[in-house]
Amino acid sequence: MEEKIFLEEQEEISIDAPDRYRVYLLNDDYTTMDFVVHVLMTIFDKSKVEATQIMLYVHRHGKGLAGIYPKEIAETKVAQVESLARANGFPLKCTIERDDQ
Ligand code: TYC
Repeated sequence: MEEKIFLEEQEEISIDAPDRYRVYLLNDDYTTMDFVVHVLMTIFDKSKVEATQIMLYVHRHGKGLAGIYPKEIAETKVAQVESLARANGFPLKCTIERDDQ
């Protein structure tokens, strides 16, 4: 007896990975170390140990990576950092750079 098998053609689809953005913290002479650690823990979800390491890296090298996110989230993080910093009288700044994946 003949059996019919219907094979579906394999469809190939490619989905581009969404662009990701690197959020860097910048060093300055006025923002306190404790405040930067607080920002890294509360806005970037870092542990106290990680936050302290990143803060010291920024302090020594001028700039350090706080996190990598989709564009809108990265922009929101920057706005949150800068508004919390201004509310506390600190000049802390961030930059965003597109991550080449
Ligand atoms: N340089 C600052 C100080 O000596 C500390 C600091 C670290 C500020 C990281 C900003 O992103 C920063 N108080």
